[in-house]
Amino acid sequence: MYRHAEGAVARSTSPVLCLNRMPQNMGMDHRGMPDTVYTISRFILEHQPPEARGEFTNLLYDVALAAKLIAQKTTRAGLVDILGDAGGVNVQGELQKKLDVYADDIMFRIFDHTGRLCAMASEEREGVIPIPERFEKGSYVLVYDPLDGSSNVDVNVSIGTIFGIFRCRDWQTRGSLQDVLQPGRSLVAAGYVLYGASTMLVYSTGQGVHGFTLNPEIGEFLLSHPSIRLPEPPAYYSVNGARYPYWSPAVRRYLDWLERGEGGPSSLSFRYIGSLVADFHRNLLKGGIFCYPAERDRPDGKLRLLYEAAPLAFLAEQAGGYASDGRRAILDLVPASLHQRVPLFIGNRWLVEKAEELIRRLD
Ligand code: AHM
Ligand code: MG
Repeated sequence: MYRHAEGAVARSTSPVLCLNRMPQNMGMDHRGMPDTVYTISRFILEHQPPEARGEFTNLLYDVALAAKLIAQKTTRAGLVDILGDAGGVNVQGELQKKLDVYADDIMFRIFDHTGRLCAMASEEREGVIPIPERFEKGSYVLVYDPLDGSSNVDVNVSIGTIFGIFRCRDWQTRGSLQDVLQPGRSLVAAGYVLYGASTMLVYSTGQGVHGFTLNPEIGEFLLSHPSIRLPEPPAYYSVNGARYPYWSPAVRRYLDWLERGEGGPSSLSFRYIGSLVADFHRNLLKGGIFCYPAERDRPDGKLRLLYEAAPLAFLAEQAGGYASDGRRAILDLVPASLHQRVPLFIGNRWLVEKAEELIRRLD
């Protein structure tokens, strides 16, 4: 079925250099591109474990469907007057919905009745989302940030959806905190959808990270980035530098090191979009680190452990990288509450470990 190059660190994610990690039955054409059209459905089907009963496989199809529906709206955002405050009335007299409310609704409506979930949790909603009594209850838990970086919608900058899937823990009730407050190590799958120049779905089920690009003409996600590994040397560091005055001495020292420090990665360029999925995606393909550190008045930083940090940490580790809150692996943190925030350093392992070292020594 599929070969994994253990420990291999590619310098590039170009399909040419990913040859040894491509599906075995996929060849290359003269440009080094896959010579077979590999749809996401075919890929998911061919890579499901032999004992799979279809429940999990179908969950991934549902994610792809949700991605297409949300992408359809995001690409038309400026056209259909969908922007504005939730609850406002647009010129057609229809209720306006902000795109993030729309995306949240899509996610809920795609997943509530499938019989594959026992609970959901969304960055947009306060509590655990139970599966309605009238629908069958399944064995998985879905956590998601329906539209991350949504403040960028108004200015037509890339945004994304982030998701994570756990196994159900509480078989008695329909959606308890116990189901949802699981550490990233318990994720069985995670991924994101990037609504950019193209729409991409990137996910992992613990067997490497694979990226698919939506072909809008046929409405299919096609395998475009098999077995992504964080390249060496890394190319970028990403952080909101305007927050410098609020960082601890160690974090300041770390950012100085990234920028120009002795023994530091002198080749790094600075890039910051302010849209986590887009910043993470670029660094995943080109190598680098994204930081959202703790601040003087925000000791837990800004990003959410459950919906943002843990799923991306799962991908980072699967791609040969690492994610930390500055002291511990993000994947080891057990959330104490649904919307818990956490400082985040994520990217090439040695860059993240340098942040941990300085924080341990200086803070
Ligand atoms: P959101 O969940 O309200 O969209 O906020 C999360 C976003 C991330 O996408 C991004 O990394 C971060 O906020 C940017 O924050 P800042 O504007 O402080 O740099
Ligand atoms: Mg978010």
